[in-house]
Amino acid sequence: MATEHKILFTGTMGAGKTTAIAAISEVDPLRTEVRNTDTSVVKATTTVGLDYGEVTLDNGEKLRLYGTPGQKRFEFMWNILSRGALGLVILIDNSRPDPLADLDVYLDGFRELIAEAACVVAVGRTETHPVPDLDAFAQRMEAKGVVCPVLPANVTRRDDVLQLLNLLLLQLESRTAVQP
Ligand SMILES: Nc1nc2c(ncn2[C@@H]2O[C@H](COP(=O)(O)OP(=O)(O)OP(=O)(O)O)[C@@H](O)[C@H]2O)c(=O)[nH]1
Ligand SMILES: [Mg+2]
Repeated sequence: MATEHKILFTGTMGAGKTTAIAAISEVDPLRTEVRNTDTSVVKATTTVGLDYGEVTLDNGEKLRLYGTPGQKRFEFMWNILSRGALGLVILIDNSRPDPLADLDVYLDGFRELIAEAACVVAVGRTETHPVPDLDAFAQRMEAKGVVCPVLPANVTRRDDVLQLLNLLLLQLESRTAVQP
């Protein structure tokens, strides 16, 4: 029987949550975009509620995809959107001033979800901003006792986003495999 999973995308403003969901959703994505008045990020619109999309994988598994808003003032949405999620994708924008500090914010903010769900860290804009490298992110997670795969991803590419989801599902499968 086909199964369904809720997957949550998070990350800083402009990291690409809305873009990632739009890249793979097979339904017209639900967006809550408004005109962006935050001049620190050059972008026409920003998400003020959530993003939502759906995708069915080749194996028949249906994923319900949710995206958080990136702006700090919407942090209260994190717990609401975390409920029932089985996987978390943390999108890092490597062109920001301190991407490792950004990672810390999401590792801390989603600590409970990460402890019980699968997670993956996707580093974007690595072509133009290769530093910090993937090792630096892995070390940062290790320092916090978190084990998540970290890989480069350009969320404008459908295949990159699908790869992130497959990594999450692999973690979920290996967990169920060891349960009695
Ligand atoms: N070249 C390049 N562009 C990227 C990459 N990742 C994201 N982008 C671009 O960055 C922008 C991200 O915008 P959104 O998808 O609105 O970002 P968001 O995370 O939903 O932002 P908020 O809702 O405002 O928090 C888009 O224009 C993407 O095309 C990347 O790895 N490479
Ligand atoms: Mg958005």
